[in-house]
Amino acid sequence: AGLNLGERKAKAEKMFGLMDVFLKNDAVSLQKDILDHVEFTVARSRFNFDDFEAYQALAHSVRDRLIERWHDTHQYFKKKDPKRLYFLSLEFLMGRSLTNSVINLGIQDQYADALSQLGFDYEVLAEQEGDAALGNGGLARLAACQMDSLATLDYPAWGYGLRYQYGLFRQIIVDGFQHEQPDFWLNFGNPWEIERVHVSYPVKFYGTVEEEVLNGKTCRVWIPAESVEAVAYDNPIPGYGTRNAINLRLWAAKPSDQYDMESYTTGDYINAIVNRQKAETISNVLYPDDRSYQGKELRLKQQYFFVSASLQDIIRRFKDLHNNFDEFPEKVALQINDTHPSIAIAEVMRVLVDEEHLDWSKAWGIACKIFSVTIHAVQPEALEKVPIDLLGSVLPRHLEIIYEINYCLMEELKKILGQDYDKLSRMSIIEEGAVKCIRMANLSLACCHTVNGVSRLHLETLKTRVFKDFYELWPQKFQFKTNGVTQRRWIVVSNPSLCSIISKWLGTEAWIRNVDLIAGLREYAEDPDLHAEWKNMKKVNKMRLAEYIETLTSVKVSLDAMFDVQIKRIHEYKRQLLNILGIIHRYDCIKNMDESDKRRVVPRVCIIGGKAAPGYEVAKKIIKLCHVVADKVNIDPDVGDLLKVVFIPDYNVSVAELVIPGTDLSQHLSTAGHEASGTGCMKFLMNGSLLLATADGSAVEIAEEIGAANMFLFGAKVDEVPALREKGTSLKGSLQFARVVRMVRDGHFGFKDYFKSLCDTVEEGKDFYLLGSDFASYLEAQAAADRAFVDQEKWTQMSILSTAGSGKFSSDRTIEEYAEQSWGIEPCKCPF
Ligand code: 6GP
Repeated sequence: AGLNLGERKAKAEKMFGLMDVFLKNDAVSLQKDILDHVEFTVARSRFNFDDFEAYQALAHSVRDRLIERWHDTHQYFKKKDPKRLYFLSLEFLMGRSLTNSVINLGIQDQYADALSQLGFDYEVLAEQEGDAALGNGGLARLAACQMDSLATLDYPAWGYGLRYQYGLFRQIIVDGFQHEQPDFWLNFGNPWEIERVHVSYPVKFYGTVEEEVLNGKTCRVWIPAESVEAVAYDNPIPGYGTRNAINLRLWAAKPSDQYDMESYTTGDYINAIVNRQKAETISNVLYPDDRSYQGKELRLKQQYFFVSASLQDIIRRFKDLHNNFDEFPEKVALQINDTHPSIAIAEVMRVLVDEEHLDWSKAWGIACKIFSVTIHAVQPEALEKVPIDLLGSVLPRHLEIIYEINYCLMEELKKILGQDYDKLSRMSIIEEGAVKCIRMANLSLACCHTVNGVSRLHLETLKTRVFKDFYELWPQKFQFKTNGVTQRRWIVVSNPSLCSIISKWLGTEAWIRNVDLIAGLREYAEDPDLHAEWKNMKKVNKMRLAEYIETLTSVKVSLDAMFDVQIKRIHEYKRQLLNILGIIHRYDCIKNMDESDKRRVVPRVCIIGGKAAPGYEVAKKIIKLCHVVADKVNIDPDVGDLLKVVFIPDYNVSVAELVIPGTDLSQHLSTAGHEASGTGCMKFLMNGSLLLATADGSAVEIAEEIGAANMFLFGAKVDEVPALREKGTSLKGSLQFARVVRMVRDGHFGFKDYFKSLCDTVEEGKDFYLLGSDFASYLEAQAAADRAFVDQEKWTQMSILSTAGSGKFSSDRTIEEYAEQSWGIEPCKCPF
């Protein structure tokens, strides 16, 4: 008692020195920790707890070990004060954490032993965990892979995002139709996060802007009308083979303490509390559309809420050690993940100018040095626009700042472009029109020092189409970093048999940190012993998948069949419809064969999975079509095991972990020029599934790595697309295509009226995604895949070469490129 802070610290350090420093990882220590958590955290008796409670206790014991490293890492970062990367993303699709954590901590075997001695099976407990699904699709899962790489490569990085109460909706299928249900992911607690009640910041909204004179200078001052508290929830992200564990800080909205005291004094106690509670809605729910946003107030509030809290946190950390904002760009890199967090640019300007009283031009100079952005789509509708009225009401001062930024931009552009008003209006941050809007992408482009695409081809599209004007003006800003995925999750966690094969044949586990080594497998691509192990691995994984399919859909599938998979968000540009029409064609062919022809058919299990945005009617019809085709095909005695069609409901990260290792052939069918990169294909590639793909996004680079002969490429190339669209021939171009569309139209699978509008989307002259013109080429690629599958040795060789050529597609490579070319950060490795 009575000690001051310094004395207390000294005392704690002395005590700490006397204790055994680290938690121990031998079986007995782990068991003790797990049982302690059963008793004291889960509060169950040590002799009476179920699998879920055992999972919770296990997770808490892992969390303790994460926290230990995470503390050390942050102490170390604080001591070294390196330039830090702050990764701002509205979405992170983390999936499960348990197995990833124990693998990255290097204590998986110890845990498995400890648990089996207690009578538990690690695998069974791991299955108890739900997914953290705080994101929609590719962009969000990429952010999760990149966090893993940032931690593993020892970069001093922080992730910042929103802690949604409800993640991405659960998809349930009723009579073949998608229904959405809320994802109550936090209902049973979340052991992977640490609530930081004392790390909280007020975030302000609405109100007015007034003029004030401060030290003889007139300033604009924002008088906000509402304040919401942002409370931090920290999620430790452990690196593999390092002590470093970085932080993913997610903000939750809580009512502010200073909230409208007046309503309490007026006696309206109940309503005052109810109103207070409304603040929490900001972080309630993730928007389920992954590329069309309607300028909704809540969405804007979510964006500003997490951006404002993150920037307050970042600036507080900077000010702990520095007092001159000139040093800010030496200590801070801010990455904007797609256009969603772009409001951060206006917020930085507001803080520097209004609160820190820097000159406008000095502040702008700083902002231009710290921000970089990555664009994840090609569709113009994915670039967010916010109506001026909305922005002006929610963030009045920010609107003024954006006008000012735009004024400076236009002045600068006029000097270069003269009177080219068309171009000026295209480049303006303000879009004139029926509804005047702020173009968030243009705001980012005006400020960021680097604008990244996510594959080489994607950068071309940005340069020549989406951001052509900006590229012509500032070519040096434009770069690309081909996406990558983490081999830790996508091989080590999800495909342990493949992981052991790779380590055995390479004679080292070093590829888990340095995946380039995986190319060493090429040497053994024809080795019969490796072939035997490889085929066995695939079979085991297919067995697991087959069991899963049977449990979910009651469809029994043959392990000898080719498992052919397309899993991803349902989108017209991703062309799941092409896949289904191809399946109908296959079905139609089988129906018209005699027995001897049938013997030559390569049996297939066609697996499709993915969610449709709740308001996306065409996508929902595609899901229904898949089901009606499955219903007919799967019970047709003429077909038997030659063809089975399966729709896997509620596709998410853990489902992907199960499906990908069991896949023989995976499909990536986007119309050329529409998939910015694609990352699913990389996960399949790593797992030795062969790719049937268009020359789109990263598939082009995959072909360069593994050789086009080792995959099945088809369809129009990017530069052929405009002419094909112009020509507008679809049904006439291919009789086969006309026939299968006709079958759907005529009600061969039922629901004739319902599918009419879906069929219309591929009709003559309307077939924007070119299903008709690519159909023949698609069928040829499918036939080539069938032929290859017949020769199992050849197939296995191609599969080995796919895995061996996947090294480039690790997020470790992507992150190293970002660190060097965009962020200017260096590793900062916490000593063991
Ligand atoms: C996706 C792109 O569609 C995909 O091609 C890419 O691989 C992925 O981002 C990661 O870069 N985009 C989205 O998920 C999205 O929401 C707005 O874009």
